[in-house]
Amino acid sequence: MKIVLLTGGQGGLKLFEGLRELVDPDSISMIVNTADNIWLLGLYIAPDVDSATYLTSGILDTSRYWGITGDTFNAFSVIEQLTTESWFALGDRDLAIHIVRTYMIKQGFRLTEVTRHICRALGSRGVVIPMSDTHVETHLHTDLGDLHVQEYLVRYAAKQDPEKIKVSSIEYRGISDARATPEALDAINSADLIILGPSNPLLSISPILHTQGVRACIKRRREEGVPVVAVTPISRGRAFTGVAHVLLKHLGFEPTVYGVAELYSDIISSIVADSSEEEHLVNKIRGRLGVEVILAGIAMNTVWDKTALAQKLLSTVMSRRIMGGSS
Ligand code: FO1
Repeated sequence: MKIVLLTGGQGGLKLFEGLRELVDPDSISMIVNTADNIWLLGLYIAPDVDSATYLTSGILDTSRYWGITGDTFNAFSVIEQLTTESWFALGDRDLAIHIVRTYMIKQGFRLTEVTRHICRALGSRGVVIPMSDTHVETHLHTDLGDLHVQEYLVRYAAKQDPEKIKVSSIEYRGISDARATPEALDAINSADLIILGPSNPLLSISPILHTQGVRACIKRRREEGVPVVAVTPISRGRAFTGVAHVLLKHLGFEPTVYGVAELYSDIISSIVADSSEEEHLVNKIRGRLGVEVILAGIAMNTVWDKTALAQKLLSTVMSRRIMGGSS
């Protein structure tokens, strides 16, 4: 069975960890958000692509879901001494990967090719596909001005306290020129199951869906009967980690699993909601959006949690297929 998983950082990657316990990791293609990419100090930084690459290669620092486990920060301490652009910490081994990526991009290689090269060299098990080879940047219009998403999350520490910055709108800058890569479309076209991972709906999953060609391709596959399942990162009005519920609220969406289902309602057949979710929200998703709800424990703190969630998702979707439903 071939699986496509749309993902950003932490949430989607944790689901990958569960799925790879159950199916061959090389049959899982992750289409990864690149709209949090940024040029800093002359280096091309692709945080979500790197986290997916390091996870599939067994070297991700899973205490924070970015960077390389056990990495040192000697080069970064010198950068801190010499510049004011030191709000974004790159470890020494991570820095080496960035030097190679930037060099290859400047040589004319596509981000997809560079990522494939790095994955092969690191012995990756699982397929990592950037959503596009064209540079896209998410910007947030805030009470502090126009901020690149990394400035919002890291420099001004929205990760620690998302309520302290008021966001009035969001822009995926460059998205109208960004086409899905042939690799991303091939993966979607050959998938038996498409999953929208529990990553931030507005910062991670929406940029992928706004990339030219992706939404239409997923929609067509759903019409052909391929299950398209979202997993919410929000339970009882809060994201497990990160800023998802606060951003949804600031931007006028319902900061609940219903709000997540509504964002994806034109392409998904089911959504996985937390088993403790309020009944009226589950009924509203089924009644108003016509989207099936799968109830499961969505907290993913241990390998056991991650595998149990993946197991519930796979078994529900597959039993519905056998029973003759589209999902
Ligand atoms: N997150 C931080 O909170 N602080 C950092 O200094 C930081 C550096 C960093 C370097 C490379 C990388 O790939 C990711 C890094 N992140 C850092 C994570 C990143 O900001 C976000 O978590 C993702 O972009 C959101 O998915």
